[in-house]
Amino acid sequence: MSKQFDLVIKNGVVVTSGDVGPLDIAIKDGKIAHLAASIPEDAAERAIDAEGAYVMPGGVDAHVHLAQDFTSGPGGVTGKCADDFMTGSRSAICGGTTTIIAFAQQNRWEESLLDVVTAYDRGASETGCFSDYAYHIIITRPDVEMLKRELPVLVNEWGITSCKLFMTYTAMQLRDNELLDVMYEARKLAVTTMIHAENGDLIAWLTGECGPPKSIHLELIHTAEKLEEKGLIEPRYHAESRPPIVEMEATHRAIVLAEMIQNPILFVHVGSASAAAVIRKSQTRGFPVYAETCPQYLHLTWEDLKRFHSPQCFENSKMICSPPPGPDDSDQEALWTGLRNGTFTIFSSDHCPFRYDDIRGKALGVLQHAPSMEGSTCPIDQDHVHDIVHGKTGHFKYIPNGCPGIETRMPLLFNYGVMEGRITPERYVELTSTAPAKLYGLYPKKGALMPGLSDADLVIWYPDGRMTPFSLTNDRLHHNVDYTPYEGMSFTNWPRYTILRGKVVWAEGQLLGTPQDGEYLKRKTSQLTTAAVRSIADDKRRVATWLYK
Ligand code: DUC
Ligand code: ZN
Ligand code: ZN
Repeated sequence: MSKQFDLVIKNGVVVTSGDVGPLDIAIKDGKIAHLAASIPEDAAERAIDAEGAYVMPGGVDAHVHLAQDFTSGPGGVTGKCADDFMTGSRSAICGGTTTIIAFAQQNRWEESLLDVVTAYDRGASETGCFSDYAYHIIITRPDVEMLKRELPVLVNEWGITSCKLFMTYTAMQLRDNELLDVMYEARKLAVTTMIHAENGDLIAWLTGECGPPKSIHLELIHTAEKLEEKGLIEPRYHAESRPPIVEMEATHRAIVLAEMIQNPILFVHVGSASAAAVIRKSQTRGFPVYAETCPQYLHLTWEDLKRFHSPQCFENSKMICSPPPGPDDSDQEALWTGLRNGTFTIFSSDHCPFRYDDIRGKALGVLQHAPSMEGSTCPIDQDHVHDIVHGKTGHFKYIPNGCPGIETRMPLLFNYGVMEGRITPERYVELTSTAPAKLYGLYPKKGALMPGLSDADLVIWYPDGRMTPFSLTNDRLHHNVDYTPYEGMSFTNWPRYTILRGKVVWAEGQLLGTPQDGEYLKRKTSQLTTAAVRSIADDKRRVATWLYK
């Protein structure tokens, strides 16, 4: 006779975003079925003894790039993500993440968002996915008629209820009027608008890409000395071309635009204390601004761009991401505070995987830079990329921006946040699982442990002192990237079990899942951003109050 439950997790300390307590959890047909002080072992086909360790909802990583060609270079130079849905999601579950939301990116030459999503979806179906998955849409060509036609289809048929907009990168940057066009259409459908906030014009100017001003007084104008003119182009100058004020200005501007038309927005990958302060101020005024930060901003600084061999070494390109982390660790402290005090709603990986030793990865920083390639006798192909790159400095502007981190996100915040007492276990669950599920319309199926309603997605940690501490090396990870920015960092805990809809997919260092396990998630609209915008909605000095009359 079949038993009442499929699986019971015994002797754990269950943590949700609101509660912590010693409870057993029973699972039936992939759902959380029952929580109680004690559930008999023989009520289930199988039992796992959590031995007093934390048991939490599986991680929801709402910011990952998989199978994406990223047109972030000048003139559309394109890096290729090293992970597809199969390898990226494999890495996710080995680090305690059971749901991912990946980007489907529109290129400027592509008219239809529906075609873009269809193509990404075909890719995901072909490789399969170890975790459950969903998509955000990146909009780079905001034709209003197309938005009016296609956004409703994305929302209603695909369950894609969030879009990302860029304020930088020549091939992706939207001007203010274009940002407004999308925000206006997004607001009508409650599509969550995610903003990459960096002032692209400032970056181009500091780099030296803008010509001199076309003025009759040209000869009187002192030509500013830009990074390129000074020859400051090695990887570490990527950060110098984007001082934190670049992010701060764009953050402020996006808030002004959003506030004027009363569209809630979310800032992705916030890296600086100054941008966080602008966000906090707006939240205090009562305007719904949400924010995300990521591990690289808690653990890296500009110093990491000089980490390898010498400050000039091209290998430092491994640490390039946008926005860059702060110049020193003072930004890190401010971001930890923001994680505690609610400035940040979610904590995501921004897994943006480019291999170092790859003609479509970081090596583009040399391969696209003509002076670095002068005199090179090697053919440009994958077999020779290492020889070509070796000893060159390249140019930062051609290096694809992004770092891998889908597998390390949950362990880093657990070890350096919960175990070091910076955040509570409940706040940990809120940031890594519950809030992203609510923000992106997946709650309570994901991010919760509600009997009958929530999928049985769980992460179970080791009991205190049980796991042998280790220093991280890239060969422990399951992504398809040839490095990790967190090489050498110490870990005293790591997910012991990951469970996806009742199936144990990762256990004590063994990958048990398959690429057939993951299911596509049609999302609802946000359960956070739909909260009414009340506090300043009638203030004619800030808001175009007539717009929606
Ligand atoms: N934006 C991201 O979201 N990830 C990496 C690079 C970027 O510009
Ligand atoms: Zn971005
Ligand atoms: Zn990203």
